[in-house]
Amino acid sequence: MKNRIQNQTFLDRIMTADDAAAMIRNGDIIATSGFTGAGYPKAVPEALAQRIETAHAAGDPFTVRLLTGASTGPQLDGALAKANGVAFRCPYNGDATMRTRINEGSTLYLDTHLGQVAQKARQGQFGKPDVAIIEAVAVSADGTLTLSSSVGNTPTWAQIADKIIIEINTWQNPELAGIHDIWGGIRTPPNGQAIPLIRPGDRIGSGTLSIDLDRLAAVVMTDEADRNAPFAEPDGIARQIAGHVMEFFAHEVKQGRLPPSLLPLQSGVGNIANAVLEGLNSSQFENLTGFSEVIQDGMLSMLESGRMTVASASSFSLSPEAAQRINDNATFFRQKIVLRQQEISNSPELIRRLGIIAMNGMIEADIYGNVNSTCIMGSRIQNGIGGSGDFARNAFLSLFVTPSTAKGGKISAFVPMLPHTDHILQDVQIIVSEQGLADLRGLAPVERARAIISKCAHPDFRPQLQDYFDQARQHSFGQHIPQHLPAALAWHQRYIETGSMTG
Ligand code: 0RQ
Repeated sequence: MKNRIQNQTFLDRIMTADDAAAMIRNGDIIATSGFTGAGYPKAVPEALAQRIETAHAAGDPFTVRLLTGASTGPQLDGALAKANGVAFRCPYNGDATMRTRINEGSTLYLDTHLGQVAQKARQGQFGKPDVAIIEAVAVSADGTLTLSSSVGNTPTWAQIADKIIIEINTWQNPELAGIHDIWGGIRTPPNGQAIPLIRPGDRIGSGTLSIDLDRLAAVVMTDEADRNAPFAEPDGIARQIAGHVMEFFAHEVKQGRLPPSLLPLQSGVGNIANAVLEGLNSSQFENLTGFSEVIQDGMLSMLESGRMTVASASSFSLSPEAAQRINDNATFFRQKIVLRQQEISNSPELIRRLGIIAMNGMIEADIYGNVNSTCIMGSRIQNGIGGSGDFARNAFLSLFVTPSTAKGGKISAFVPMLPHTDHILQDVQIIVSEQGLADLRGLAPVERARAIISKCAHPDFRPQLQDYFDQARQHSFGQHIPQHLPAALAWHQRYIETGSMTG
């Protein structure tokens, strides 16, 4: 224990997870580390879930309001959702049990841009956190923390929470020390400062986090891996999408619009986004860089092969096998990877200035290229907007990738009108499905519609979409973005009623 915790105040506060969880009360706001299933606390949330279940069994009310970096894991979101112990949650969630709680209406969910959460929290928009629960891998003699496999919103939670509980996870390799970069220059407007980051790999802050020892309430030892789901092996559709993206990049380089090493890459969550990265790893492009919020298996492989020289993010989102690779080779990866607070990894200013190529998954797009990333049939949350808005709006190139159909061909990913919009057409430059790539740059809405229908839609749905577009042009109130309102959402209603969008 002593080689992980070198500070006496920390040693004095060591206790069991049950004792730490006993400090949390009904109605508390708890703010945790963790981002895309990495670096989240495990033992205290599980112990808290147990307390909540016991309270509910006795007929007593017990819920908390939960703030995180992004998605966590089954020991946190999963356990608390199973106990029905979360009244409110923000931001991005990927846990299936929590998703069910949100969609049944037991948990209120505020889905907001990941890059903005910390600033909103400092403003007090979510209330003042009672307890921060933070996973770290080690504490030095002066009491500074080496964080775990994500940075997320941790610096802000440590700054504003009344009490701080630290989990020291001995599963994580302490050689991660040096991978983190926590910038201390964030100030409240009007005193904001320019972020002094010029290249994706620049280190501009501190490798460790200092916390106020007077607020340190508990230290709990754990020894557990982050529990991430493995990625699916890229299938034919994912490979076709990756192929279209590679061809597009090659064309842009040939035209002189992109340098041969492209521009810093952001890649979203999901199997397709990961497949595009795998495609890049066997492409002709070299000396690539990453400036993203998550590092997934595909980016890790590129760092290992040398195709990517450096990657900046806030967190990992890895298969268990890839997480083990990081743990086994922490000294290699800490030279190639910088983990930052999400306010920096997702900073609109940096994304614009560095000229990021953003590639994100989506649920569906309308024929004009507005994108829905979050809400199935307009009302049921899938995950959340995550950082896709931070990146898509500010990117040099903003790509969205998707199979052209979902649910075994019963749903078209391209529809007349969206029942929910996350990314407006101004933020969507290129859409790619296995059918092809629609380059929408410089096109007016009706030109975008022609490109999306002919290039991206599945042939089974293309005539239906063309019919809608023709009808819309005939009946529309205006011709800028033609719509036939009585028919616009009929596809979604048909799916809800019959289980298929086909007419
Ligand atoms: O549901 O598992 O019940 O079958 O949506 O779909 O095909 O597995 O896609 O893993 O690539 O995720 C948009 C969710 C895509 C993701 C989304 C159903 C489908 C399946 C998942 P089932 P797939 P992917 C950086 C950027 C927002 C956050 C983001 C996402 C499930 O990319 O969360 O970009 N993006 N962050 O069946 C009905 C459709 C559907 C559909 C798919 N049109 N209609 N259901 N599905 N399309 C990272 C972070 O921000 C942290």
